[in-house]
Amino acid sequence: MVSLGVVSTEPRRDRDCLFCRIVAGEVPADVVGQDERVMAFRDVTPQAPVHVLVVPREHHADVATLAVADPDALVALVRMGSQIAQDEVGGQFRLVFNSGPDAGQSVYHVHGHVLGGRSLTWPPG
Ligand code: DGP
Repeated sequence: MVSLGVVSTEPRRDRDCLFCRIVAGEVPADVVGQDERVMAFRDVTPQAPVHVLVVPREHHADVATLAVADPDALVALVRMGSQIAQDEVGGQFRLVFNSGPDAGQSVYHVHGHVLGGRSLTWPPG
């Protein structure tokens, strides 16, 4: 017997996830870009003159999970971040994915931090 499973047309969403709620418009955010796959909004605690979070509309916990589950969304995320950095700071930026608690991840809906507008030091803290 071959089982094809249940096909759902509902977008992946976690009702308790802050960024799912921002994507759904239930929590306000300063949105600076969006397309069918991703949304970009300003971080509430900016660490640079430009600090934008780019998230997939659908819920995936971290960047490794997204890369496997929906690589097109990961490409869309990078392209959106790059375009915002181009528009706002001439294209020089850092794109950071904190993945796991030791890396500083606090919201478990994958997000790329787009940082720019100042000289960024290395290594990060
Ligand atoms: P991370 O620590 O890598 O998981 O980053 C989470 C980021 O999310 C952190 O820089 C602060 C930001 N953040 C937390 N709550 C909110 C919120 O309600 N709105 C917005 N725009 N950003 C938030």
